Amino acid sequence: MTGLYMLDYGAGNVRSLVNAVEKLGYSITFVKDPADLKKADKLIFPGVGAFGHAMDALQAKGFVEPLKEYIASGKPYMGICVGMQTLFEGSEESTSKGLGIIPGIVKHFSTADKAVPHMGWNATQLVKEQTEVGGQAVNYGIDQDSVYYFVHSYAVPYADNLKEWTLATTQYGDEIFVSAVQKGNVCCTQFHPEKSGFAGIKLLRSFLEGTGVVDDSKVKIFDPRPKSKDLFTKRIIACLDVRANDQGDLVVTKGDQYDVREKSEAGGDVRNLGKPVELAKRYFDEGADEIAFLNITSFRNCPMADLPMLEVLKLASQTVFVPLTIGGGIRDVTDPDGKVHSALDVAGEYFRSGADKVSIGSDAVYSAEKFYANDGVPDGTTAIETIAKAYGAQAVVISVDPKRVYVKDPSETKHHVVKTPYTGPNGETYCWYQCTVKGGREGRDLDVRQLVTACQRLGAGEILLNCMDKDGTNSGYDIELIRDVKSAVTIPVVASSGAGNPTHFSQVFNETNVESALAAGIFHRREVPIDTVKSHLKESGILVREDHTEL
Ligand code: 1PR
Repeated sequence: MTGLYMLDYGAGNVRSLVNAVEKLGYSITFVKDPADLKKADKLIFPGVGAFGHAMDALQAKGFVEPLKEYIASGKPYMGICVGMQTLFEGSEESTSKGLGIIPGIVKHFSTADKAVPHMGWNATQLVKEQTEVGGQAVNYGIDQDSVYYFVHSYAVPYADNLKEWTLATTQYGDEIFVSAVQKGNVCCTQFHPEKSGFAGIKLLRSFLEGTGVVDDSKVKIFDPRPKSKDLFTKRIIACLDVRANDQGDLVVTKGDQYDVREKSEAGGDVRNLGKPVELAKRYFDEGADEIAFLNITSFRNCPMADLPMLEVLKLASQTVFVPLTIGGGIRDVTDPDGKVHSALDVAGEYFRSGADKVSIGSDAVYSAEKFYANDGVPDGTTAIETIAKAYGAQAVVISVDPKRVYVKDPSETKHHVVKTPYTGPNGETYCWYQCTVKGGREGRDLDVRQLVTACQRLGAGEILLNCMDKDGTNSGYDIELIRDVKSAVTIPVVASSGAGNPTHFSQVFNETNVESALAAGIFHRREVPIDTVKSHLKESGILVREDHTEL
């Protein structure tokens, strides 16, 4: 097939989609100007970021009318995420009008019973007969036994007037929304097939190999109104702390409470646990739901031209089809010639190289301090705000590196304290969690609760919650810390630091309502494979993703 085009307006990670299409043996051309739409035989619009940003970009580039004409012409169209939402009349996210091809308004999820964004793997319920009409599988290969990767705060609630457009629904909390659309030449997904492992690649293959057009008069729609179940799974994340070793090679390392050097009197070498791209591929094959790369020496100035993790991402995203997060050094950087690049520019480079999310550590602490100094009013200038505005809240993760400060009595500090089972050196039973910067090298006068509430207010979409006291200890997650943070925010939280065996994962999911759990050391050292963790969780009645798709 020639004529496969992609509509991209530069708002996020489209590299993964290109990689997925190329893996299937096709090549794809970027639409550069509206005239290209006339040349397209098939079109994919992987909308990323915010609805208003997408619609405004389409308007500014003169794409709105040509896009409507393309869809009206009957040629195959696949919209992904915001690429699906823009087909509706509008969105609560913005005052910009949608394309108005499908009736209805995209609505914000309620945060009453769940974390928002809806970030992770969820099931779909097909409401159209699974058959092939005119050389195209009506379900585009969507599989009811698989789960797909969603990341969005807005969705289209299912309603009866959408029956003919709806291909699948999904339940999140008690809300049922349209997770896939199919009518004639239009096929869209709210989830990201390019990030949904082999189950997602299979869907793309169905679109690429099929005619991309279905004769709707031959399709049976299930009646009555679909009833779904919330089958949202808990995510298991593999984390790769990356830095150059003393020989200058980029290696995955792992610290004990952030000390990554082998113990020796002369000061040992940086622990080398493997190569980042190879390890990421191994974890994808073993079933990781997401992979995080942290550049842990980012406190040193890294000129824009010399960001070592860009190449790692470019290579990893060729073989890893689950979300990739990159952290370390997401802040304003200065080149040797004095040129300053904004944190937004730095993040943009990472998104274009295959990252789905950026994780901000030290800079988030400074931003929170600035927020409180400004009487709790966001001033629009922080990295969190600028990146979330351009790429969406879901693309901004806050990596928190707290350490315990013990007190005998809560009255000893102005900070928010928790009662902890890990008593202090003098038998203290209370502690507050002090935020640190520069990889734990410097403590600040800010507690973790202040940090996470400020970051949520500034527009962050997720918290990656480390714990310096637990890191590398294999003694289990810090349950009190996780509960405390979870109760302070409505955005998803990743539990991190301390996993030593599969029971620690079931414990964190049973004893807190955290959405995902991350581990590093036990995976790198092959002490516990990811699939062993997942089998244990499944046996414990906790929903996890399994990808049985054969390509
Ligand atoms: O401050 O925005 O430049 O980001 C720096 C990033 O690097 C932060 O996300 C910070 O957490 C990370 N980092 C800096 N120094 C270290 C270090 O270890 N010396 N890594 C470091 C922190 C924590 C987790 C770890 C889990 C699980 N690593 O990522 O993988 O604790 O470990 P475990 O399962 O083995 O217990 P900025």
